[in-house]
Formats: sequence, structure tokens, C-alpha cells
Amino acid sequence: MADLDVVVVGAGFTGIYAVHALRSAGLTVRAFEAGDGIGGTWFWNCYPGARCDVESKDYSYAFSPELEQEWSWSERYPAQPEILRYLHHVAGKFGLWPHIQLNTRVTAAVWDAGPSTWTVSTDDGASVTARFVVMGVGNLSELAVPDIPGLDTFEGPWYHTSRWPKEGVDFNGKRVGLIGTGSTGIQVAPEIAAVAEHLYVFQRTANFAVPNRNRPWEDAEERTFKESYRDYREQARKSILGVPVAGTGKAALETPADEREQVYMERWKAGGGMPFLGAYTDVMFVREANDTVAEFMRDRIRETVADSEVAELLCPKNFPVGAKRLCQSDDYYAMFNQPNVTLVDIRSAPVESVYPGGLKTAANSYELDAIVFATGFDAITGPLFAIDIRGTGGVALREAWARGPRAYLGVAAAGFPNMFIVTGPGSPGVLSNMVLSIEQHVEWIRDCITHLTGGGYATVEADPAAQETWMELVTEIAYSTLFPMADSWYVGANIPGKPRAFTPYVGGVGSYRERCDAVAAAGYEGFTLGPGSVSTA
Ligand code: N01
Repeated sequence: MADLDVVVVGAGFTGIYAVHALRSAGLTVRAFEAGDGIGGTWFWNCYPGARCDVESKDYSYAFSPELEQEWSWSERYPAQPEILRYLHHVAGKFGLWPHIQLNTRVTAAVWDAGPSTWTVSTDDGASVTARFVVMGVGNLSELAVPDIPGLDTFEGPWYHTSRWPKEGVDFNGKRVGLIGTGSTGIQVAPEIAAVAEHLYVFQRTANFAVPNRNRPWEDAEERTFKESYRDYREQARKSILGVPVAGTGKAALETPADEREQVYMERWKAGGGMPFLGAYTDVMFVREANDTVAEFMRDRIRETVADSEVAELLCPKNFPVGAKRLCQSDDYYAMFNQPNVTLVDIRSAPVESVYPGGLKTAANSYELDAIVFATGFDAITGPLFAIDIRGTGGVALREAWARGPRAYLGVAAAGFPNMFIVTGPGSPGVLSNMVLSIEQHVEWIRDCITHLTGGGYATVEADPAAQETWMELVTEIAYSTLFPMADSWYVGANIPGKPRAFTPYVGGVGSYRERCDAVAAAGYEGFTLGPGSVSTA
């Protein structure tokens, strides 16, 4: 006997849809959410400038034609508050609130082979049993703050962008130090620079950023677009990144340089990162082809930033475009022309310590009133390891994945029956349009649970051999591309001691979906289904 059919961990895009989809299949479900609101990533990352780099028409649920017709996005790229409003609308429309428990962090999930149930414990001291657990913990929810000597002595406030105070922060007249120049740092920097007395941007690695060309989504444009939304969603499902991207169909290295420049310039003027990665067939496969994009982008930096030394420092030189998340900003590079902004190179002169009044590098001291860390996350595995997950024989997930994470199809780990991971390692997840991948996963999980229940099965578990074969394929595809060629969170390089592993499936969301469907059609090939049934209260 179990209390519930399914416990869902997290109430972001995954948890919200999982509650809806699983309840619609007749299952009893409860989602636990650590925050005091729903939204996951979009609840926590409320720093100024937070905005999605996938267009709103793509970064939204496709499961309900009615929802996609009735909801109106105001801008091409949705800002964090609007995404949060959207998720509240979804939760209200589909009656999900009674099934989501806020302010409750899941601390442990332990498999009990006897009754074939998970016991899920929460930080309020309670526990609940369930036939299945769906981990919707997000890939980027466990934040990383560098261990800088003296940080505890700093007299001013310091913030991590992912735990931004809901009431906001007033940097007016303040000297602010920003550490981190990834997608987040590049978004927050111009917002701080607009009000601060001075902003010091401490850069360890320069990053590529392309313009958003964000703009309002006009009513007429929206109406016309929505007439063929279903067809558009279908194209997205069959695409590589989960967003239809029009490529030239040619190889960059077989295209005359002037024609290439023209193609890149058109994409630069149109805005957005994915059109660059998909412009030519060889951009993400051949370094010389990628270099043509990189040099184009470096030229744009050089023509934007007035001080040539600063411009050169801002030019990324040691990794291929796209091997780190391609950042998007309309004003990051131009910001360095402001007199109140200083770029500090902490690659050549690293940060040494924080002292009560500021920050010291190997070359200089900087008097600061506040420090902002946009230093990213212990990605993919961090949020799962933060929960004491124990599978068959009490083995901890942390131990099972000590040499790197492994999951069959990215959704299920051998040794952890009846536990599903949404956008886990081995799935397209982090290198795709997240919302599309989330929906695909959740629907596959729903169908799997329905199949088990209908077929008289109590358990489902990934076979170790199928898991290994899958992860070998994921690795083989990854290393045929340039995606793993940077020290980034994609490979765990940002966390000291973390095993280096590139785990996203980059073969395309279309081919991934086909493989998942084929596994299901073959009676969940590569999984062991255990007979029995577990009743729920
Ligand atoms: O984190 P990051 P993020 N000393 O890991 C630096 C998504 N996202 O929060 O490159 C000094 O990318 C680090 O330097 P280096 C998106 O998927 C999306 O920016 O390691 N510096 C780097 O510059 C993204 O990829 C959106 O040398 C240190 C930065 O901190 C993911 O979230 C917006 C350091 C971390 O960059 C994570 O992005 C925001 C140290 N000890 C985020 N440690 C949109 O949709 C780290 N750094 C637009």
C-alpha cells in the first residue's frame, strides 16, 4: 500500500506539467516544492535582466492548443516575471494548486523493494510513500559560490543571482563587483551598470554573446503565427534543438567567404543564438568552420567596444562558439563604453581574497560596496545529489554515479526502480528547448506508468547493459561534435573535483523522441518490468 501513485519533486516547468499529465491519467500525485512559489528556475532567478534566450513562442507548453491560443506573450523573448505569470496561469487553469505543496524541500527518497514503494522525506519532518518518483529538480538549481578566502569578512552584502532578494536590490551610488560572465552575468551586468556608481566586471573567461533583438510581439504578428501553431510545434518536435531553425543546408567551409559573411550578418541583425549554430552543416562539427563564426563575432565585439584593449579582452579565443551556452544580450558589449564600467581580467591576475572593504586580485585591490556572484551551478547532478536518493540495496545515487552520471534514455538509472528523471544526463535536456524536452519526457513517463499499471506490473528498472549502451551512444555522438570542447558546466568543469563528463544527447530532439517511442513500442525494451501491483490509499 502506498500513500500516492507519484511524488513529483519540484514545481517548475517539469513539476507543473507532470502534476497535470499524471493526474489526467487517473493517478494520485503530489508535488513538493522547496520555494514559496511555483516556477523553479523562473522562481529563483529573479535577478534584474533575467530573460529566457529561447523565444516565447517556443518556450511554452504545447500540450494544450487552447492554452497556446489564449495566452499572449508580450515580447519576443520572455522576461522572468512574465514566465512566472504564465506558469501561474497554467497552474490555475488546470487546477493544479491543490496538488502542489510549497515550502517543502525533499531531503531523501528511499526505495523499499518489499512493498515496491519509495519513501520520500521532507524537511518538515514528514514522509510519504509512493509507487513512483519523478525528479523534476531542474538541471540548474544547485548554486555554486566560489570558495574565496575572506568572503565571510566582507562588510557589504553579497548575492548569488539565483537567490536574488524578491524585494530587489538598490545599487544606486554603489561600487559593485560582479564575478561571472556566463549567460547570467551578461544579462545582469548592464542592469547593474545602469544604476551603480561603478561596476567592476571580474572576467575569468570571455564569452560569446549575440544580440537578442528583443521587441514586443505585435498583435497582428501573433495572430498570424498562431494560425499555424500546431504545424510549427510539429516541426519543433522533429528538429535538432527543439526549435525550428532554417539552415543554409551548406557547409561553411565550402561557401565563399563573402557569402558566409552575408549569412552571418543577416543572422546577427535578426538576433538569437540558435540560427548561428544551425547556419551551416559543419559549424558544430569542424573547428575551422566554427572559427568562421567565432571570427565574425569577435569582429562585432571589436567594432562595438571603443577601447581596443578592452575589446580584445572581451574576445573569446579558447573554445568553439556553442561549446559554452551562446549568450544573448543587446547591450552587454556596449556597456563597456560607459565610464562607470571596468573590465578586470582575473585570468591573468586571479581573485585572491575578499577583505572587509572589497576584493583583492593578484594585481590590484578593488573597493566594493556589494559583490554579485553570477558563478553558475553544480549542474545536472548537483540538484539530485542534494537529495539522499537510495535505490536497490540502499545504494546512494551519489555512489552509483561517483564516476559520472548514467541514465538510460536520460530518464531512468539502473538500480533505482520506479524513479524517473526529467531532462537527466543522457537526454537532450540542457542542450535543447527545455520546455519541449520536458513535455516529451513527462508524456513518455506517463505512458510508461500507464503501461505498467494496465499490464499488471509493479516495477520498471533500466537494465545496466541498456544504460551503458545508451551512454556510449550519447558519448559517441557528443564527441563527433564540438559541444564538449570547453571547460563549462556542460562537462562539470566549473565544480572542483567533479568527474568530467559530457552527458547531453546532442543527436537532436527528433531522433531522441523516435528512440524513446521505439523503446516503448517494443514493450519498454532495455527495461525490466517486475510483476505485481501496489494499491494506493
Ligand atoms: O553560469 P555559467 P550562468 N572565479 O556556469 C564564472 C542558463 N541560463 O548562471 O567560464 C571566477 O555559465 C565562470 O567563469 P569560467 C544557461 O543554460 C540561461 O551564467 O568558468 N569566475 C563563468 O563566467 C546557462 O549556460 C539564461 O572561467 C568564476 C560564470 O562564472 C546556465 O544557465 C540566462 C568562478 C558562470 O557561468 C548557467 O549560466 C541565464 C570563480 N571561482 C542562465 N566560478 C537565458 O535563458 C565561476 N566563475 C538567457
